[in-house]
Amino acid sequence: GFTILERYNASRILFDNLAEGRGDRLALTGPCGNTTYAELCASASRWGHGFQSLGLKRGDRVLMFLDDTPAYPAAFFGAVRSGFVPLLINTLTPPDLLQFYLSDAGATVAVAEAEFTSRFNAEACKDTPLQTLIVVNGAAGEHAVPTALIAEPWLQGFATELAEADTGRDEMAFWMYSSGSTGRPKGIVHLQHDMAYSEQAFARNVLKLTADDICFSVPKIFFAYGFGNAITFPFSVGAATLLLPGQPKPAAIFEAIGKYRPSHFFGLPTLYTSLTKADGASTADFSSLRMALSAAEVLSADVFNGWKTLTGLEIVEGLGSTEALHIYLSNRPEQKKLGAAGLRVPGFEVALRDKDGREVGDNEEGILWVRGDSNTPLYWNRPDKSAETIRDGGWIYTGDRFVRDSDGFHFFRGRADDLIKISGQWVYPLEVELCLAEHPDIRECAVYAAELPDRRMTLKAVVVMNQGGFDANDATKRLQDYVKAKLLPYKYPREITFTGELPKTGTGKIDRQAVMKM
Ligand code: 3SK
Repeated sequence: GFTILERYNASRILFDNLAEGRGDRLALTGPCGNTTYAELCASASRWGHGFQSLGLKRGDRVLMFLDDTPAYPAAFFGAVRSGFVPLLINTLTPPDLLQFYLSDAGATVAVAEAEFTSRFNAEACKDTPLQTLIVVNGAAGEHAVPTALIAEPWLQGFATELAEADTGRDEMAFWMYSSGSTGRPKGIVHLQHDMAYSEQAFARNVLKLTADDICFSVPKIFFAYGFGNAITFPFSVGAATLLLPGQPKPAAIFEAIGKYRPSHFFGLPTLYTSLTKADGASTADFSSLRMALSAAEVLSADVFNGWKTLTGLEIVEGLGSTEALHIYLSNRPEQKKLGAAGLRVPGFEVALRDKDGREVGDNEEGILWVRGDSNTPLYWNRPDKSAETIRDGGWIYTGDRFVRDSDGFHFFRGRADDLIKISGQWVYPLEVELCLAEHPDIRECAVYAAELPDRRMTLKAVVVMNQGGFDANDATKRLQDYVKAKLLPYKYPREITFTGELPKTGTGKIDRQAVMKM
């Protein structure tokens, strides 16, 4: 573990930059303009006073429905510094789910991007305690919230300095919701010390940022991965972060990299695939980049090699979770294995265990358990789910199957529960997907298990080809033969659907629920 003071408030990650004489340095850059640390602290202070003026009490939740613009860190740190608890919500959330978040968290105040105000409609607000909507980056559209305030003029009335609430290190600081592929999402509670802990664990050991660096995370701030990349890690060392609002289209990303010259780039495999194959890739200027990171999905050799050919950089892959706040297994720039999620990150204990909880040895398969001080202590209001996932004194049961080699590198083998029997033989859909993804004609693909009307299981694939103009029957046969030859004759997708693009979640991962409906 690391030392974090008993009385501690997470807003120090931003405000300590003033005490350390970095007020004039750049905190934020990008199409929304430049903001220094002094300006950002002033703005966060106004937000804190603004929230206080609404009568919020210590520990009260504030829902944040925001894109990546300067308003996000300002509102976030203003709330945390005052002892309020922001909820970082995916901006693709529809009204019915928003209604669940508002009532589950009991939020009376929400901060929303002007373009998303219509999401706060009658359906979203029904039976919730929401009273006030603070609208940023424009005027309010239609909504059903009793009071709406326009942030920019409203904030002008508040002071630019703000005293820190006397919070303890283990007091609640902010939440994120699990994306909830099955069942309703769970509120993942994080404490005041968790951001600092993830910085000391992952960023110091892997990223090694300095105050001269500029981070660019395409995954957005509302996603735990993006939150660490764009907020916690750069602010902890007085570096800058490049914020790019809107849909992360390749052209906008290339333009931002060329213009704002980030040193550290954070993506995920689906993003690297689309960037590598996008128009304009070969003429884009990547000369500022020193490190490219990937997490959230398994990185294939194809994607790794494509990015290396394009930019000269070898992607550093890691794996984390919202429950642990950030990455706990990671390769290092100087120590990596292709196909591995990586080595244990200092500050985390990592164990591979069999079904009975006994640790397995090197080169044996086990389920991954993780313990670190940034692990969530609980899912809000869900003692059943908390007990399932958080066990034995703070270990998180990830449900991911891994093998660790004798050098300590971990290799993902799929979920604990996705092994299926096809024609009497065991198959993991993930191994078929990884194999298919290596085919030179394939741009991206997803493989999943589906139940047939007679209850037997089968394997289906949805595939995006690099080029159009092929015969679907020929291509199906070709791809099936390829997988049979590379794996085993029974390990191939029985049905292949071709499409122009795979559906993605708000965080850019393949949306497997949507894929299964294609
Ligand atoms: O999915 C991941 O690998 C991840 C990494 C960092 C933070 C959060 C997540 C879910």
